Amino acid sequence: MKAGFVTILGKPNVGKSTLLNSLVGTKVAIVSRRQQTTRDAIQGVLSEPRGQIVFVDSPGVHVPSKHLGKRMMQEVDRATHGCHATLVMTDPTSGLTATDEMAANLAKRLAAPALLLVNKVDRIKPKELLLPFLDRCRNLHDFAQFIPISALKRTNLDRLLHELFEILPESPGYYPEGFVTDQPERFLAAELIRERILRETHDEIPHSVAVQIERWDGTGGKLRIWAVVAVERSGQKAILIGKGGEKMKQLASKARQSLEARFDRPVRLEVFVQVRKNWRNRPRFVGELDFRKIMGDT
Ligand SMILES: Nc1nc2c(ncn2[C@@H]2O[C@H](COP(=O)(O)OP(=O)(O)OP(=O)(O)O)[C@@H](O)[C@H]2O)c(=O)[nH]1
Ligand SMILES: [Mg+2]
Repeated sequence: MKAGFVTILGKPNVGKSTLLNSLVGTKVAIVSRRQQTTRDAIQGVLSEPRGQIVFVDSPGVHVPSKHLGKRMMQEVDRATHGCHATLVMTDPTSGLTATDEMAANLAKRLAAPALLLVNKVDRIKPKELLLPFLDRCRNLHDFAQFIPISALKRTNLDRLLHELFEILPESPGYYPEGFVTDQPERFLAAELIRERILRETHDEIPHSVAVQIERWDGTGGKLRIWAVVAVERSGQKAILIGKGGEKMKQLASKARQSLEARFDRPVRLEVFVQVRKNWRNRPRFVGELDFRKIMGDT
């Protein structure tokens, strides 16, 4: 049996979390059209007859300006610790940029082999258009493999898994079978609520939103969750709540549906919106969002 850790790296929005979900076959990471959706290193575990791969999703590689961004880049670093291989993802629909180079440079620093993935190939027609892009990717690093994929349509993921199992060492699995992610349920719930907000808001709001679970009661037939949504300005709070509370009612109802689907039981969700001025630059608040600090979550 083979087993090991594989880190997914790349600039924001290339499809890292989509790939993680497709590989693991369960939704473990939230996905949105926005840049910098993922803020933490998140594990998703694939267990199958050939062995076990612990995929580690990471925040998009970027040059941070606020404390939150700096912490996200520390999470990228954390995601690479002890990995047996890295996947550097690129996106031909957005071209090759300096942040792709940053991601490749992170992989270069590591002893583990790196594979280059060209994602979103479902959007490139005809396929020959990929060739000049691939050529430019070759200049980034001496990658072990170049694999065109579609994380969304699951194209060529078999080949990716085949190559990974070739690289990984003989080893027993790291986690028991059935274990899919290292995140506590409370954190996953907060993320699913944040995903809903990212999908339904525009402009600056997505970046300014943080979600924390204040109370969690799984003792009855219904799972009861009290969530606090922090935004940075009172104008943002007004937008989230909407006229007569309509917008928040809609958001909470859709978030509740995602939670019910993920936790497979009825959910009662209460959401409170709070203004935490400039929270992205407040280390203490940003530190409180760390899911490794969320204990006793069941
Ligand atoms: N067409 C197409 N879209 C994709 C594919 N993979 C991801 N996307 C879309 O790209 C957007 C970003 O996907 P994410 O998985 O959130 O990207 P990410 O790299 O995790 O982004 P950050 O967490 O912000 O760094 C979403 O709208 C996805 O649906 C793909 O293979 N094909
Ligand atoms: Mg992501």
